[in-house]
Amino acid sequence: MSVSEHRAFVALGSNLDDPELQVRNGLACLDAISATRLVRASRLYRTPPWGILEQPAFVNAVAELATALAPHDLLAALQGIEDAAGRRRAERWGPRTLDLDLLSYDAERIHDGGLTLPHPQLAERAFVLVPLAELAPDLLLPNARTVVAQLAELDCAGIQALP
Ligand code: A4P
Ligand code: MG
Repeated sequence: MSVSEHRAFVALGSNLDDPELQVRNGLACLDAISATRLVRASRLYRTPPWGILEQPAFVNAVAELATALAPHDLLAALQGIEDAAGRRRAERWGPRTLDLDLLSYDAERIHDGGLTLPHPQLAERAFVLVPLAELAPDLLLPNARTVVAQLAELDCAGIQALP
């Protein structure tokens, strides 16, 4: 990694319009962001809906990026990819074609109107931590626990890797 590069983790999720294809396309789009490359991606997982339970199952994955973009510029690029995937911002926690959440950016802590880092609900979401554990098991969460230690506290029932 060069000095100008930063390390970011992005969570991908979809439960509409062929979720597996949405996530695979999303990974390709992440690699196409300017000054950014996809370093590694987790496997894809089928996961039961969290938050609003009466909606289709999700496909989730996590990507590790190397980027020269600043955090807000990276977030803007993620939102551009969501929009291109036909994302309509309707119901909180509701169904979506493609959701891209910025989980972390180096060890930065940010909290402003548009961006909170690390992602505030990261530690509560098995559908994020299971794929993240493939890439960064020892990453420290805001509660000072590692990803694997936190996962031991969560219900991972129904989360299955896709072939
Ligand atoms: N924002 C602030 N910080 C961040 C960040 N670190 N990453 C702001 C991304 N966005 C961040 O996001 C709303 C606003 O949050 C953005 O404008 C941005 O400025 P959004 O993606 O437009 O809204 P949303 O996704 O509908 O809301 P939210 O609360 O992010 O929904 P979630 O939390 O993403 O939940 N169950 C399973 N199994 N798998 C899933 O993937 N996803 C959801 C959606 C619910 N249940 C799920 C899944
Ligand atoms: Mg989101």
